[in-house]
Amino acid sequence: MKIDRITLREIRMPLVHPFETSFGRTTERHILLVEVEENGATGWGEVTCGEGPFYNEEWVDAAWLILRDFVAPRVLHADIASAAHVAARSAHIRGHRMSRGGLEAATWDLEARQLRMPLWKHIGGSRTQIDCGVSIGIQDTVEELLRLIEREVQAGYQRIKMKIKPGWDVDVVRRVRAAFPDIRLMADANSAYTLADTAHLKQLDEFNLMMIEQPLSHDDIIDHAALQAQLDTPICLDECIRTARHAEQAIEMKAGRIINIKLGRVGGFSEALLVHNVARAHGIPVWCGGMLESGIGRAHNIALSTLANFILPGDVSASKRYWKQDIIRPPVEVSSQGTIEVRNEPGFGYELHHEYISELTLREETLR
Ligand code: OSB
Ligand code: MG
Repeated sequence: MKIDRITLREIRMPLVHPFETSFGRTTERHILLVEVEENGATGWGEVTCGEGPFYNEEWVDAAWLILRDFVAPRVLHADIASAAHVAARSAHIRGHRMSRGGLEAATWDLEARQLRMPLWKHIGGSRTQIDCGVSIGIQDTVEELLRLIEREVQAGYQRIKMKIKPGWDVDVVRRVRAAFPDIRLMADANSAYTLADTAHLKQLDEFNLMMIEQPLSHDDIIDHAALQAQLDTPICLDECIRTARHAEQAIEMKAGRIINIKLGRVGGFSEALLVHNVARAHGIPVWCGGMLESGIGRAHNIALSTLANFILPGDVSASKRYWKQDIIRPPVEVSSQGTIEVRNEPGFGYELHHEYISELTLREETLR
């Protein structure tokens, strides 16, 4: 493959509802889209970082510069054997995996389209439908949270994830569990606690949670191992797993029993496949996390979720939960059984709504 054009676009998309986590509230997304071209054929990817450096160190403005000044020059016009070799072209850059992963994912989409294959088959996926859960943010009141959970359970979603933080945790989970004794329920802390909170977090063992996600520091594995030894509830690692090597280390240290794989967080499909394989070899189930993606990132997540070890329902849900209108057509829809039917069109399987993307675009730059 020889990429002859890379176009960066920053789009602005208001969320249907604000989304609040322990690190902040998002009301509208700014999303960096990456389009790659070879001989007139194109592929699209999405940089999944936030608007500010709060989930991890990346954010949209930095992503733009990293891609423009450091990644694109290493990829444009280079003779690259295949999409599987794109990540290595920027492996000398430290961090910035979401930025690099946005471009990497675009090249997989391009390659799949050139082969006239669905992306999910091209990466070795096998599922034809994927199981969906939802992630529900911190609300102003417990009543509002209960109302939202009721709605998503009615819609068919297979598990509910609620965000927690100090002051919005044990008592809220207790009320959710009392109202919904049988649902598959989990909590995501986004690194809001420390080991000093062990006794507090231990109270969550009472509620039969499927897992508690990333309770401790975003870059920690060691303390998670100490915490897991004290908890009955499985820990699921999100932020701190950025490479397959991290996954191996975390598994070896027993820092968690489940891994959330996010395509961007690990730098694209090549590394996501490796993380998936490491987890599978150790009998650790994985699921696909979300970053409030537009349809493009969502479609990539669906493809990723077709791999064999994506055993648990992911945070990949319907377009309409996020957007009045998505930038792909048709929008991602979830059945009343809480599943997404995988599409068989080439590449990521959806059409781009080009006019709408243009309308949403704040800036655009083409690199040749
Ligand atoms: O930790 O999984 C997370 C959203 C933004 C940043 C981090 C996370 C999330 C979510 C939302 O939980 C998942 C989604 O619905 O896309
Ligand atoms: Mg998380």
